Amino acid sequence: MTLVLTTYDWVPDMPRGFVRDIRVRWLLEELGRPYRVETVPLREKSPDHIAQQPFAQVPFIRDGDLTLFESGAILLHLAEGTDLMPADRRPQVQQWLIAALNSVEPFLMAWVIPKLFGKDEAGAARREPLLRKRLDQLQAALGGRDWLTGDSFTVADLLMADILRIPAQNGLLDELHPLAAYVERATARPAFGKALADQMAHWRAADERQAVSQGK
Ligand SMILES: N[C@@H](CCC(=O)N[C@@H](CS)C(=O)NCC(=O)O)C(=O)O
Repeated sequence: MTLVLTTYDWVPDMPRGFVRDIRVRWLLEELGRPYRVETVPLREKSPDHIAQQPFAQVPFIRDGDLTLFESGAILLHLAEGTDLMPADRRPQVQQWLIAALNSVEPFLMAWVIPKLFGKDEAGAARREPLLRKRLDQLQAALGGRDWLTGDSFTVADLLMADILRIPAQNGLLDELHPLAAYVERATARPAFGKALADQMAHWRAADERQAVSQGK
């Protein structure tokens, strides 16, 4: 049965390219697993949506009989038994994937919400030092290696690099050359390019549907 990935029916320009279904699309492309996309409305949260994602967010997936929410849990489930979760490094891959979600992304979101959604420069400036500290610490931990857990790219790198795209695009990695190179290395992978193109095409199709329904 084809895996189903659910995302929003439409979002404004700002999060396009960053809606978290991108990380699931990216992994599915890396794995060569076919999937189809379904949508839920961004604004009206239905009981059916909440039954599948209790926080009324996206993404969530249906993989056979299994419905899963939380992008990290989805990535762990899909990567299991593949080259992106090498058996001899499984605990380290899980550790870094959880570090991405729990020790990096919260500091990024604390900065992103005032900076990019709230246009609150003062609020963002207050949070920036803590985010910068995490980014410095992450670069030190990477320690000149190409990838977080060894010689090969894993699902932990996929998630960490996805999270680091926003700091990279907002100048926060300008002085952190090894970390910036890490993000570039990860996002240069064809699977990321395909995932990003597909997500952007999804929003364009939504715009076109909206224009037709409004008779433009
Ligand atoms: N921890 C969740 C976060 C999901 C999340 O923040 N989703 C965003 C889109 S990227 C969302 O649905 N935002 C709208 C909302 O919270 O109503 C995950 O990683 O899946």
